[in-house]
Amino acid sequence: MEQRDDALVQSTMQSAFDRKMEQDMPIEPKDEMPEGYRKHLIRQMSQHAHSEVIGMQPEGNWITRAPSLRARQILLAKIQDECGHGLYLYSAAETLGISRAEMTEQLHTGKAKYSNIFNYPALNWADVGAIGWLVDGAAIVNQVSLQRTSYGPYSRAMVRICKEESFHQRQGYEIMSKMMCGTVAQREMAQDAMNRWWWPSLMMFGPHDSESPHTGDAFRWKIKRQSNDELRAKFIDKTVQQADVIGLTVPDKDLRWNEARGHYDHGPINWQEFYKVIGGYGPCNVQRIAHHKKVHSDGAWVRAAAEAYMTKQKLIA
Ligand code: BYC
Repeated sequence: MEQRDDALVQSTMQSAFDRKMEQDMPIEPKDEMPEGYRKHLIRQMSQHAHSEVIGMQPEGNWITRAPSLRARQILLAKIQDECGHGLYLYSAAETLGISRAEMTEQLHTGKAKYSNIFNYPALNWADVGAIGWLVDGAAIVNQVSLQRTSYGPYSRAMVRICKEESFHQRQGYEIMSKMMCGTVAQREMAQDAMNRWWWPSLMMFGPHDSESPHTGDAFRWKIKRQSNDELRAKFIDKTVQQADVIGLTVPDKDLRWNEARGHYDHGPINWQEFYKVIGGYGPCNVQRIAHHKKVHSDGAWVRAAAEAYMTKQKLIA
C-alpha cells in the first residue's frame, strides 16, 4: 500500500514538473523536481560559481601592476564583480539543498571542476586584456543563452551577471585595442596573448556535441538552450571580426568563412590538452587550489565571527 502511495506521489510530481517544462515556465526552489534534474543543476551551477571565484586569481595578480590608476580601478571593479557572481551562484545553488561548505569541499577535493581557462597563467598586461576580451567574451555568449535556462534562480542570476560581463568584455577589448595602437613591442605582446588564449577560450564551451555526455539531459530539461558547438560558433563569428578591426590575427590557419553554414570553419581543437587541464594537470591547477585552500582557511575567523554575530542577534530578538 505504502509503495503504491509513493508511486502515486512520484508520478504526480513528475507530471507537475513535465507540465511546467512543456509550458516553458521556470522551475522554482519549492517545486518538486526529479532528482536527476536537481543533481545536474548542482553540478553545473557549483562549477560555474567556482569558475567565477577561481577566475579572480589570474587577474588579481595584476591589480598592483596595472599601467595606470584608471586601469587599476577598472580591473579592481571587474574582479570584485567576479566575486559577486560567484556569490549569487553559490546562493542560487544552495536553493537546491547543498550547502556552501559542501560545495567548497567538493572544489578542494577535486570532485567539482571549474573552467579549464583559469588553469593558464596571466603572464603580462596583454594577458589581462585577452582574459577580458576572449574569456569574458566567451562567457557572455554562454551566459546569454543561460538566461533562458529552466531553473528560475539560475536564470535570474544570469540576467544580472550578463550586464556586468559585457562591461568586462569591453574592458579587455579596450586594453587590446590600445596595445595594438602602441609600439611594435606592445603589438607583439597583444598578438602573443591572443595566440596563447585563443584555443583555451574555444575549449571553454566544452567538448563537441557528439562527445558531450551531459548535453542530452541538459536539452531535455531545458537547462541548455543551445549546444556547446552552436555557442562556440557564435563566439568565433563575432570575435574574428573584432580581432580584424584592431589588427590582430586569429592563430588558426584553417579559419575560413563557410557561406553554406553561415559560420567560420575552424581548425582542430586540442582535446587532449583540454582533458589534461580539466583532469588537474594544467599549468596552474595545483597553484589555484592551493591558493583557494589557504585563503579559505585564513578566512575561517570571518565565518566564525559572522556566525557568532547571527547567534547574538537571534538571542536579542
Ligand atoms: N572547463 O557534457 P559536457 C567567467 C566538463 S567564469 C572545465 O559538455 P555540460 C569569468 C563538464 O563539467 C564562467 N570542465 O558538460 C570568471 C563535464 O565534466 P563533469 C564560467 C568542463 O555541463 C572570472 C565534462 O567536461 N562559465 O566567465 O553539459 C574572470 C563533459 O562536458 C568544461 C560556466 O561555468 C570547461 N570549459 O557543458 C573572468 C558556464 N567544459 O562535470 C571570467 C556554465 C566541459 O561530468 N556551464 N567540462 O565532471 C555550462 O554552460 C556547461 O557546464 C558547459 C559544459 C558548457 C561548460
